[in-house]
Amino acid sequence: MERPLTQHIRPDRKPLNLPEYEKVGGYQSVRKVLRELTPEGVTNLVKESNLKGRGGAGFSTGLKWSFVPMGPDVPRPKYLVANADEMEPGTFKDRLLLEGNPHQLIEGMIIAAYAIQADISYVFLRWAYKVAAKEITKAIQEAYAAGYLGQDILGTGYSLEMYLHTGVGRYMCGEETALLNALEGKRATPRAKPPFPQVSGLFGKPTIVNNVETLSCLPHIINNGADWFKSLSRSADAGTKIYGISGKVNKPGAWELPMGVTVRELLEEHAGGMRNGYTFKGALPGGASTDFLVEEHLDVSMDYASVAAAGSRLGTGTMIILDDHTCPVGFVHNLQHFFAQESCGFCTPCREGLPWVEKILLSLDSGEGKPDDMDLLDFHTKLLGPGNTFCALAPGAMEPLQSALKYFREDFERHIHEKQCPWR
Ligand code: L3W
Repeated sequence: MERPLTQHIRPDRKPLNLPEYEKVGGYQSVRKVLRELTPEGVTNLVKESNLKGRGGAGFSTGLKWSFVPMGPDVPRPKYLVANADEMEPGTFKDRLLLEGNPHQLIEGMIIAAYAIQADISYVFLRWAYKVAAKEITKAIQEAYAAGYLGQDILGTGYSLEMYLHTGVGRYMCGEETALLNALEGKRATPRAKPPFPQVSGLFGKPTIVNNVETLSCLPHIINNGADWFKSLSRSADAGTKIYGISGKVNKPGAWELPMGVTVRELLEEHAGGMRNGYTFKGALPGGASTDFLVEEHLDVSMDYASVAAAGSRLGTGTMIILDDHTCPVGFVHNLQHFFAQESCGFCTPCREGLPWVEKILLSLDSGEGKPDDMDLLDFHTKLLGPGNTFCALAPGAMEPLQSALKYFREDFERHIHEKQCPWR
């Protein structure tokens, strides 16, 4: 299937209908997988391809599938869920895939479902994605009518049902176990892990949750092989990645590029550089729950290991740019407002700590900050850090704050000394 690299993903692109999709090779990988490969063969191929989860965590996809119990005695039904609950601030890559190529996702889901021998699959979609809901619904109907979904797919004996489930608009549902609770009709709070969903997931049955972009890579890996997928990358991490940029740049957008392009290339070549009169001050590389990169990191490769070595995380690979006209305190305050609002309230440090952080930042931003506030903010970055909360929401929220305190500390302190926001 033709899949151009360095493709600017346009939000206005009309999705391919089924005949158009088949004409460019669509669903060939499903034929190949169901007729020629064993489930274990598919899992091994995906493991070999070094595909890592594109939702933010970067866990090996094939390895994750290999934890699903197989064989005739395994409790059924088994489930496959596409995590399309994209609500990470600054992240809009999955929306483009859902709206622009829904059959690619469905094809990827059939491959993943076959590999783990799932019986039922769901697309768990963010409530606000109305266009995506329409396109996915139409594509699922087309796939059923063509015999790619349902009973005895293509006469191979394998059967898979697929449903669209729309969330109610909570960030928490992007966390896989909270998502599963929501699918069960319960409050979207995270579950303790282990047991991981691969063993005990939806309704207590083996379940795989994969991100939309991850699943959309699968037809191409099946059609072209593991080595081809690895060869697309410029780094140790395989494949391409949908990178994005928002902020005061000339051409904000999203692009499918080889894994490992540098921050500078993304900013200057693809986003057209900073707008006239604005200077780059920092970037959150992968959505709001990652640490700032600053000017010294412009030549860092946007792959999992390189961004981690620079003190941050690749996350979703969609960058938010901070410019010199924007107050870093106001910027971080805005993010903390989001995270405090989206805390599920289940664990005390997150439920109580995030609103406190938001309140301190509001008082700093309004010129009412006190010198002790800096210590309080530092303290909270540790109190709400990894290991102290039930899930990754609060530690993720602390990443932009702790790195802003490191790189833009003077800007925070000026709010206290000058008793006002220097940017107003
Ligand atoms: C078996 C083990 N499985 C991990 C599996 C686990 C899951 C996957 C990743 O959060 C991050 C978060 C956000 N045995 C396993 C295992 N697994 N260890 O691997 O798990 P984990 O815990 O590393 O991450 P997570 O809880 O899935 C994802 C960050 O992504 N993020 C947020 C993105 C938000 C969206 C959105 O808008 N929907 O994508 C951005 O950076 O902060 O750190 O499947 O079961 N020992």
